[in-house]
Amino acid sequence: MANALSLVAVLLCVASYGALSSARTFTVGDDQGWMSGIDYTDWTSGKTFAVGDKLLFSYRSQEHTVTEVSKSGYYTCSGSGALSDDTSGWTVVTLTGPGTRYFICNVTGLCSSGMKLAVTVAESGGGTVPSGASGGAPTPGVGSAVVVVATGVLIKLALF
Ligand SMILES: [Cu+2]
Repeated sequence: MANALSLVAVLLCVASYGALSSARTFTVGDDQGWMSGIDYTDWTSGKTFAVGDKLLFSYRSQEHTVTEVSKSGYYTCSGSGALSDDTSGWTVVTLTGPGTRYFICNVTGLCSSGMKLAVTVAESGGGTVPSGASGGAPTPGVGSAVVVVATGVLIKLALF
């Protein structure tokens, strides 16, 4: 039984890994990174962000900030009451739930000149999968199939 259980554990890990690996990391601004002079609204258009995806802000440390703010902070370019703040040059933010997250550069004048980003994360589940999306949907199926196989192995081994 111990062998069967550890096999199941391994298979479940594989299944979990499969599910996790479907999360993506978006480099904000792509090759240009997090800097002034980029329209980040433009950058987000056409992209779909899902729970578990990550945002990577790459910039020169201390020259910019990645400051997470409220919706009003985003629209007024105010970093007061910021939810988080980083100047390290390499800021990774995990999109942990559905909703809109707001980020600004809190260096004077930069947010108001456009260095701001709003990212909307879709609700997980129905209605959020864009039409024709073939990337995200199959992965949970594969995971489930592995779990089914694992369960079958457990049952078989338990019988002998
Ligand atoms: Cu900046």
